[in-house]
Amino acid sequence: MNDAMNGAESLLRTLAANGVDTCFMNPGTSEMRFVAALERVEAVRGVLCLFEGVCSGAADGYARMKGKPAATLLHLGPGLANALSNLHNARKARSPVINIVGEHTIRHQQYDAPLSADIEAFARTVSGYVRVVKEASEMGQAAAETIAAAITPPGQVATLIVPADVSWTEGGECGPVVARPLRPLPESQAIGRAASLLQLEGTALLLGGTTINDRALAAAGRLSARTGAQVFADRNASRIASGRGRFHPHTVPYFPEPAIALLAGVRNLIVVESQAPVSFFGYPETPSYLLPEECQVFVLAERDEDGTGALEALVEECGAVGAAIPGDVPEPAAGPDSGPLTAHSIGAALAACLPEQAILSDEMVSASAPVVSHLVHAAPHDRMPVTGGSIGQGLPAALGAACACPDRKVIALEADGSAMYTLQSLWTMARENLDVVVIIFANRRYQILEIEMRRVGVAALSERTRESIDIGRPRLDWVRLSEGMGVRATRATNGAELRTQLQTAIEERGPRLIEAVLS
Ligand SMILES: Cc1ncc(C[n+]2csc(CCOP(=O)(O)OP(=O)(O)O)c2C)c(N)n1
Repeated sequence: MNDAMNGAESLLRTLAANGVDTCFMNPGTSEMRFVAALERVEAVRGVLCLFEGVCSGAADGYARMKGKPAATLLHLGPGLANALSNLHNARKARSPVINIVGEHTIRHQQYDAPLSADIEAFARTVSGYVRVVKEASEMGQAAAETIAAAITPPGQVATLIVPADVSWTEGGECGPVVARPLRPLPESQAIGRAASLLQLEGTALLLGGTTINDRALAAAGRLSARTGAQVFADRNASRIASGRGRFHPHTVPYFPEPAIALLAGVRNLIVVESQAPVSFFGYPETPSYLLPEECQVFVLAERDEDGTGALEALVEECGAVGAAIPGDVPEPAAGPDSGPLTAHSIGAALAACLPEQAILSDEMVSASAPVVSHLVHAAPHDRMPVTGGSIGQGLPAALGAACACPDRKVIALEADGSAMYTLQSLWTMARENLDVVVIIFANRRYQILEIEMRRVGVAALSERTRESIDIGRPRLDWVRLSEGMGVRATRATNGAELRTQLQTAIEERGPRLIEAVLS
């Protein structure tokens, strides 16, 4: 045992030994020893964020792109509570995330001091694993077990609660390096059963989880070409590979009516790391379950299994190895470059300018579908949608992805209302000089809420109702907000301006923001 090591240092050394090299942090008094220990453990990079929802969203974005966890450092119950919304998105993404949450000293906990809270209760709502460390000598082992829990397929949020005195007490040691578990392939009977289902009319595939990647898309494309099966993709998967040359599955639409229409002919659905699709919300007159009643659901790969490997095995089983992957999809119209900006003109500009292997953080809300229809024709890229419907994810996830992949351009596509939830991300992007281009879709509205209002039966929006959800007054000035946090910014009002500004922002390194004013 190394007597010179306190609990905080043993925690950091265990993280470092296990390759957890990034910690998105917003510390307070109880975490000061952890922050001090960062100086001695250089392998772990502390990234300061000015709101805990930025820490958690960044850890999620990092995990989605890197396939391994980052840590967050959060200040007691209230700090964790601020992080919950994006931990909810991380839970839906099945992202491995390690939360380190400070707690009062063990002796202090009896007094209900101002910052006392039920941290475990907060943690349990989003974490698959919660552990409280009781003494410094246990810290290394506890940290290793927390890491092991986070990386257990399919991945989950794991929370380690650390009393301040456990951090500062000597007697810690570095915990073990944990084995990285592999996702098992499904049983061969499952592959055989899926192959026989693919012989039947009306069989379709639904891809989710980690299976919207290059290899899995190629396999799904071959299966579609060989058997005629339609292929659908989960719109809220954690990461979606797209762009020229890739196979393009149909994304299940957001609203239930078009989703039900798209899935109407399906008699057997083969589900890969996903579940039978349901609508985002329940509505008065529309079913929530989107498949036809008579449709049978067959799970080819559970969420913790290797869905990509399963699809490739299915290609072999169906004799589709040599099938040509269908790639062509029609290019949507964008309108003239000189006209006012629309989601379509922004999509067309992006498709023209996107560099190879860009990472897109997609929080475009009502603009997402039109923009994504153009991105199919862009250079190959990865897109991270909001997995759990909780807005405020896009900017932090972009930040985390930029830390994870410094050699890839990150582009955050942000609806203005959503961007306001975690705009402190801009400050960290500037501080770390991260290579992120932020495009704000400035429609000055909560547009989706206006649409949803009508859908739940409010036929005409009265002036008063419209006013109650109007975010246009006062007008948000994104150029000044951004410059105020150290990120250079410009404003574009038509397609030509957007293209020029986008090209410049992409050519340069470092954070840039473009306020795209929508007509
Ligand atoms: C944490 C959280 N709070 C509130 C909501 C409800 N909500 C959904 S979209 C939205 C605002 C949409 O406005 P914006 O982001 O500007 O996108 P637009 O609809 O204009 O495209 C709100 C408040 C939510 N989904 N998540």
